[in-house]
Amino acid sequence: MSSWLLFSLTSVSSTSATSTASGGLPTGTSTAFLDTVAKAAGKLYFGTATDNPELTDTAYTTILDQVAYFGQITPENSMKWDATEPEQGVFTFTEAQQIVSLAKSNGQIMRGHNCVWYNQLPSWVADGTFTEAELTEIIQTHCSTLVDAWDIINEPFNDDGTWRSDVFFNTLGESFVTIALEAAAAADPNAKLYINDYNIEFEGVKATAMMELVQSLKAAGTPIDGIGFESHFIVGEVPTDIQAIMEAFVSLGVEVAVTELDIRMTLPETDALLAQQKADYQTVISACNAVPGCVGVTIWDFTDEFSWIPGTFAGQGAACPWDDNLVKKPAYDGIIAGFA
Ligand code: 9MR
Repeated sequence: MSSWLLFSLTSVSSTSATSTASGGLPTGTSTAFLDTVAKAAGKLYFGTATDNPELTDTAYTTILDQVAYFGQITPENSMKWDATEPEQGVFTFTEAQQIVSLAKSNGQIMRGHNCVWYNQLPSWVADGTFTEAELTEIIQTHCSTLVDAWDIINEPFNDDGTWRSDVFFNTLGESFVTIALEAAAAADPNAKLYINDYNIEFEGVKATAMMELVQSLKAAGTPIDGIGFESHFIVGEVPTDIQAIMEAFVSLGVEVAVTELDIRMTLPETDALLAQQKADYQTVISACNAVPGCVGVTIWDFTDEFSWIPGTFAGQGAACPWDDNLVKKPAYDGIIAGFA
């Protein structure tokens, strides 16, 4: 698999909403397409996460498959370690391949996710006791097989900027980052290698820790191409300095991307919350739009129907630009406006 599955665009057709939002809530009205406006603004892509179980829903895939909406896809779960190497040395790519094939047939860029993360590890890794040499080889094998994973390192820091305690850091110290990046680069010199995290989208100890990591990797000549801003935000609480932080990372010699954008609210939805959410989406997109080194934006699935938010944050949801009936919300218009 190559890291950048980029194919020529085929003709696209427009879909219009056939149903209306529940409860008389306002809907999005823009007829512009997300990836089309992102590319017109000079970005490489506008994309979305997707997950295998959703792919049987044809109303959903009718939207997902349109490259004018989504020029890029991230597999939400099926390239994680538990899915791809459930037993040591036993690689299973069935589900990952389904997403790769979908992206290929649609002509969408594939953004892989992820290689080394403390979460969704099979127990043989998470609960293993390894020497440094053993775990180094395990990471090298895993990351060189998953060559198209862009998010090579996922969420290495705690919110206070210290290193997260997991099997990787506890066994290898921070060298696990270099081991994984070098293994991925050796396997695919053309791959864009990212470190991805949340709560680095605003000034603070975690963003500072990530900047220091970038500087030390650069100084050591370790391959590092980009930093992913996950961007799981809350309506009314989008960081005001996100553009400045993007610029600060870019000035260190890396690109940035918004990798998992969604903006959740406490339910129920109201006109006022949806209006604020529209403004918040526009704020994030405008920041990326203003920074040439911000190469693209990925939303963490496009519809509230399949969003991870309600399952994790009780009483919250409605975080995506399409509602759970696949009707565009005002947030959609906020994204379009942000690229203007
Ligand atoms: O959206 C993903 C959800 O389906 C999984 O159950 C969850 C398990 O940890 O991971 C979610 O995706 C996460 C992503 O891989 C990394 N950044 C945070 C995302 C939301 O938790």
